[in-house]
Amino acid sequence: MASGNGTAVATEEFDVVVVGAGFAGMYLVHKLRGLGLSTRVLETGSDVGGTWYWNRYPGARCDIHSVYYSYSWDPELEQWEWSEKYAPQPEILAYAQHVADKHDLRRDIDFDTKVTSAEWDAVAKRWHVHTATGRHLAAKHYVMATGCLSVPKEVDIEGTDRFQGDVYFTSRWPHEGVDFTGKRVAVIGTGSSAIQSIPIIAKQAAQLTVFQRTPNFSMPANNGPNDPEILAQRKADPVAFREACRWSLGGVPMEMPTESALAVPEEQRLAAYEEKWANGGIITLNTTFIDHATSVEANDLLAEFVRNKIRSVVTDPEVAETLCPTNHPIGTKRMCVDTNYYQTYNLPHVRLVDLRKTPITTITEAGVDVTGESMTFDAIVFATGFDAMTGAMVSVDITGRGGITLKEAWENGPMTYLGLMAEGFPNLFMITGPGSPSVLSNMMVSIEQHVDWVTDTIAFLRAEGSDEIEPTHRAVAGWVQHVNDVADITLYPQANSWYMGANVPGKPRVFLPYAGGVDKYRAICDEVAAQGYLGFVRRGGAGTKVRDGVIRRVQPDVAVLLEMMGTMDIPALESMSAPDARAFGEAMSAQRPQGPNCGEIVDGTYPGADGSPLAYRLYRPSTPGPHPVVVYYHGGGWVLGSAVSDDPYTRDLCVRSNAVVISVDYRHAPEARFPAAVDDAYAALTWVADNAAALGGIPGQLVVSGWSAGANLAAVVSQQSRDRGGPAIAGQVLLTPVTDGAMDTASYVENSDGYVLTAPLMHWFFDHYVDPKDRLDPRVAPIRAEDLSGLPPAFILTAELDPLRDEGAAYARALADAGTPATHVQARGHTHTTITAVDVMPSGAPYRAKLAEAIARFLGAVVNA
Ligand code: FAD
Ligand code: N01
Repeated sequence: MASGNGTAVATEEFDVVVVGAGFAGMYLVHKLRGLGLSTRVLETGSDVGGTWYWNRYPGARCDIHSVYYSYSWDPELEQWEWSEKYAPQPEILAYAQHVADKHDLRRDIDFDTKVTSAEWDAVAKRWHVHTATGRHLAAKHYVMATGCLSVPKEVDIEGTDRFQGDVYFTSRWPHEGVDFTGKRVAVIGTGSSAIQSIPIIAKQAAQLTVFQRTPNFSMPANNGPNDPEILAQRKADPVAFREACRWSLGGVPMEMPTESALAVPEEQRLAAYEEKWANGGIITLNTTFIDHATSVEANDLLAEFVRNKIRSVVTDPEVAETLCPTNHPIGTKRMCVDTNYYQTYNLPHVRLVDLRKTPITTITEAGVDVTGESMTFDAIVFATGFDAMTGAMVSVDITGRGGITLKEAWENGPMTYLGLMAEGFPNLFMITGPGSPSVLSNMMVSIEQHVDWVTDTIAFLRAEGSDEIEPTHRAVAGWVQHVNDVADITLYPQANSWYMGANVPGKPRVFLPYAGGVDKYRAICDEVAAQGYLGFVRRGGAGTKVRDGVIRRVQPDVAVLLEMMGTMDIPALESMSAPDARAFGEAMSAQRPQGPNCGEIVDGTYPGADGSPLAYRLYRPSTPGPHPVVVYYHGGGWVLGSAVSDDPYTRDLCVRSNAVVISVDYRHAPEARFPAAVDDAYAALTWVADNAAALGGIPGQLVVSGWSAGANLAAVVSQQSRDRGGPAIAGQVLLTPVTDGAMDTASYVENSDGYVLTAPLMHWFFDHYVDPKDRLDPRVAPIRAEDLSGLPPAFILTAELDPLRDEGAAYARALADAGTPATHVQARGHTHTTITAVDVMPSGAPYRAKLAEAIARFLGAVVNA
């Protein structure tokens, strides 16, 4: 009999089918039972444990303290006494088996059962699941708990099947163990598995040769008895102990750094590294300072510290240098934790072969050939890694709605919503899927969070009578974008790592896990559910419910800033008097990083429109002059601000554009209302043009620029210079400009109160600056000018989350319609105030580069990267 999709009717029916009986699958059994659902778990291996069932190589152990790397869902399991900080594989497996026994989990698990295919039946609204043993099961919900590191990478070395000796894979180690006594052994690979096993294999083998293609950073485990302080914390309050893990960055509680590695004296920095080194533990070393993951310079300080550790241990300097990683920032590949790894290379019977110098040409019947040498071995150990994150998912032939396969859908990289579900695959859940923190975290915490979310969702769907749930296209695209945005402000994409899919030939190069942190991710998942499953469509008896949307539009670093500001109880500027608001702005400015150094900074005055002196600050590039000139007008709603308020940004602009930047002051409202600022802005322009040579500029090579109200002035003086016959302006570069006084665009409504520059604050600025009757005067609202032709070419940058977004975009369109060349770029996920936050907002850097490029383009000058 055929189902709606032509699929034969299943012989076994369940509410839920789960694939995989590692820690994820095991917890699922417990939770789904609790919901009263019939569940069948299918597992290729012959027992529970997953990773810890398969990876039995000598030295295998966890790299997160076992007291953290353990379940939190059964309080009685807190009685389990881990023998040491990092428990060995047999103990972790025994723990898994103990949990299976205690909760009688095995009765819902079928072992020695590999799932080969699954297809969605859109009519019956069920998944049909097929196994290598010919079984056919059907279920409403299908959960892939197949692990991130469960499918070994296929060996891609020629001649591998010719070898006549013994072949072992660390990821599929024989259950009975291996005795290498008296043997000549080759180990291929120097990832975590190799680094853990090499010292132990070296103890047995007569000869050990390690084939290294890429050296890795490894730090000593300093394994030993559990930390009594941590044990005491667990004992005192086990609930708080686990809760702290859940709301931490990586699933392990720790103090977060506040200082930059570049900001502390060398002695203090090295002392901090030494302390972390002595404690062991990869997460804590990487978070000694705030910027190891984001700044190449900061990262290299830590990398060099570790390289020096390697040099101090390995006695042969050439071997030591070969072991020193130099081709990737530290932490961008999974760091390793070892016991006597580097010391092993001091043993006389251990040899390191550098495959970068002498690559493997082939594996032979007798051993391994590298360029210029044949080597003979009794055994080869492949420690060559996994097809990580996506391998197990796509190795099952999964067909979703409309006949699309998961493999096809992920051809250019995995597309998921929250790493939990994929569009076109209703009711298919993944545990620790790509796009979730997964391998960047204590996986036990991430597994539990996913299982809780999935089972809560299934319970919710049943309660409301929905048969189906599936993420929307927009939600998936938005999440993938967010995952990439987070990765892009880190150094992760710079490494050829398995995080990037780079270890498997032909695999798309995308960053697979979510680097935003376990805590932030948990909050996002909670928020999705609390917002009525934002980003999902639910279908069923109760009708179709669509909650389309994107859960995180804000750039990740912008989100951090907003979050921080949210906790600071900052008073609204519009609740203050103008002098108080100015004082507040100055106090905030004093706390920022200063921005890059340019060649020279000179303060001076120029004659304002009424003849009284007004301040300017001039930034000169370090390159030989004279330079073209940018007349820059600061932001601040015509009420606040000065050259100082925009100082880091104008420094950055000077360095990037290689132009003299003159940040000119103008009179402020309410003391000097419209048109005082406009008149001063024009006076500044003419004064700079007249004095360009004396200021170190090239006469006639001049661009106007500004931010916000300053960009408004730049736009206005561009019109005035056309109408008054000069000075000549080569271009106008406007950052989030005010171009209209109507304050009625969609972006005003959308971003009315979210992001620092609010609609009420804009009203406050306008009220101080200009009478309502004058707000559509083109000197306030340049978009209202009768003629927009013949103006200097414009580059306009707007921010997505800014009330001024739409009027900036509209001005660019209006200029272009009138024949004035105009380019518009919108900064995705940015607010009115974040693009100028130099050294604080890495995601703003590409936009600052675009602004500088525009200046340089208008001036025909050279741009600094
Ligand atoms: P797994 O344990 O991988 O279980 C998945 C199961 O699914 C496997 O048993 C597999 O056989 C089964 N399966 C897959 N496909 C199919 C199929 N088609 N049909 C049937 N069954 C299938 N993480 C940490 O947080 N800390 C650590 O210290 C740590 N150490 C690690 C050490 C090693 C050597 C490795 C390889 C990984 C380590 N990890 C560590 C990551 C580890 O994978 C996770 O912590 C966790 O064990 C994963 O559990 P899981 O249930 O999600 O997946
Ligand atoms: O795998 P890997 P792993 N010729 O991919 C080399 C977790 N884990 O099993 O880098 C020559 O890291 C490859 O070289 P290169 C942990 O998350 C944790 O060791 O591609 N060499 C690399 O050196 C870890 O990250 C622990 O140039 C080849 C090695 O093989 C993840 O599992 C312990 C090659 C593979 O390293 C995977 O670790 C173990 C070729 N053709 C695992 N192909 C703990 O400590 C590959 N290599 C908790």
